[in-house]
Amino acid sequence: MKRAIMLLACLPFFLGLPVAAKAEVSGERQWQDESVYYIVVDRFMNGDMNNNEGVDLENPNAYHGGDLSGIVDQLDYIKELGFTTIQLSPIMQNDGDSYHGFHVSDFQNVEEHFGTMEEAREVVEEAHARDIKVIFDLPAGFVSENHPWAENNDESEWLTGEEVSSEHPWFDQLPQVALERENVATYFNETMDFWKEETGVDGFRIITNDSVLSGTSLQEDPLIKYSSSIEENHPFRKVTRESFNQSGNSLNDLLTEENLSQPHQLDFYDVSRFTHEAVVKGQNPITRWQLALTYIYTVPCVPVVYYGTETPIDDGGDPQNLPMMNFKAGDEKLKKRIEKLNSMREQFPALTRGDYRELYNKDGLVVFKRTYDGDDMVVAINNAEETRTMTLEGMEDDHQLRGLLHDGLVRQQSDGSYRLGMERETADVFIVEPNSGYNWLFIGFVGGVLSLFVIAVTAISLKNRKVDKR
Ligand SMILES: [Ca+2]
Ligand SMILES: [Ca+2]
Repeated sequence: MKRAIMLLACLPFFLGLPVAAKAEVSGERQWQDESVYYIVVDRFMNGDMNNNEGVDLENPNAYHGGDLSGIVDQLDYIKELGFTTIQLSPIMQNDGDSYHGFHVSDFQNVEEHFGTMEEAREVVEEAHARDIKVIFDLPAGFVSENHPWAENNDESEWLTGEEVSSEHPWFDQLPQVALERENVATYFNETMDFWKEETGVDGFRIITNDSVLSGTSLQEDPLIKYSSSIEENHPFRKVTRESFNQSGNSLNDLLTEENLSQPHQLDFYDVSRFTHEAVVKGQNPITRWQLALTYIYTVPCVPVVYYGTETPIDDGGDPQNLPMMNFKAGDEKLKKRIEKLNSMREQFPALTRGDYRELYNKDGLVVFKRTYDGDDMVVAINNAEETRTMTLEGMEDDHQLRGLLHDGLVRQQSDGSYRLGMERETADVFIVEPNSGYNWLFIGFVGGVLSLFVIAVTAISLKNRKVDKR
C-alpha cells in the first residue's frame, strides 16, 4: 500500500506542472517596489498615556496623544492591509503645540509627545520584523522660531534671512533654511546618518522650501532619500483627483510619467480629503476611491496612502481637520481593495517595474499595459456611467485576459479579436496568459496519470491479497 500512497502524494506535483510560473523580481527590493502608508504620528494611535502633556482632543490645533508606541501597537493592522513601508510625519523635537511636527527645534532629538529615541528604534525594529520599511519625514527647509539657528531671523550661516511664504498655516512665516549652502547640506546629511545609526530607519523624505538640498536626490544606497518641496503644486495629484472625483468625467487629462520611483498620493495634509470632494459631488466615495486607488497603484509610481483613507475620513473640506484614526471604522470594501492592490504589486513585478503603454483612452474608459520581463498586465478603468467596450490591438493569438479584481475573462473571438468590456464605474487588472480553455494536452496528461494510479493501486492490492492468503 505504501507505494500507492507515494504515488498519490506525487499527484498534486504532476497536476501542478503545467501551471506557468510568474516571473520573479530579480535582485534586491527597490524603492519602486514599495507601497507606502503615511502616518500623522499625533493622530494615529495613543499607545502611551505618560507623554500626553497638554493633550486636548477638543482642540484641533493641540496634541491628540498619538505616539511611536501606538504605531508599534498597530503595525499588524498596517501589515494586514499589505503596505510594505510606513512613512512618519516629523518625529523630531518640536516647538509648542505643533502636533504635526513641522516646527522643529532640534533635528537630532525625538519630540517628547511622540516618545523616546528607544521607542523610535523599536518602531523600526518591529516594522523590520514584519518586513516593513520605515521612512522619516525630515523638514529641512525651515525651522521653528525657537530653533537655535533662528535666534535672530537675520541671514546667517544657516538661514536665508527670509521667511517662508505659504498658503499652508503650518509653514507660513517660518524662518527659511539656506539649503544650497554646503555647511547646511553637510549638517542634514550627518543628521540622516545619525537617525540611521540610532534607529535603523530606511530612508527620508526631505521637505524643502523653494530650493533643494544639494546631494540628496533619490539614492538607493544606503538610504532612500527623496525631496519634496512645499512649493510644489502636484499636477499628477490634482489631475487624478479631478478625473476620478465624479462618475462620467473624461480620463483624457490623466498624467502619467515613466518615473517608477516617484511617490504619489491623492490625499495629504495640504489638500482636503478626496472623500469629501466625492461626497460634495453626490458620489459614492467608496466607488471613487476604488477607481482612483487602482489607478495610482498600477501606473508607474510609488503609491502613498494617507492614514484614514481606508476609513474613509471625511475632513469636511478642511485639510487640517485631522481626527484620531478610528481603527474600528474601516470600510470593508475599501480595505479589501487596498489589500488586493498591495498584494498585486507584491506578486506581479510588471506593476512595479514594468514599462507603461496606454492602449486606449476614450469616453471615460482608460486601458493601459505594463510589461516586465515578457509578462503583460492590462489595466482597465471605466469611469463612465455606462458599460464601455474596446478592442485590444496587438494581442497574440490564443491568449486570454484574466481579471484579478472582478474575475473577468476576455477570450479571443472567432474573428480573432479581443473585446474588453467594463461595467460602469469599475476597474480591473488583468493578467495576459495563454488561453486556459479546454487544454486537451493537459487533460490527457492528468487522465494518463490517474489511469496509471488506478492500475498501480489495483496491482498492489492484488499482490497484498496474495500475500495475505499465504
Ligand atoms: Ca501618548
Ligand atoms: Ca516639544
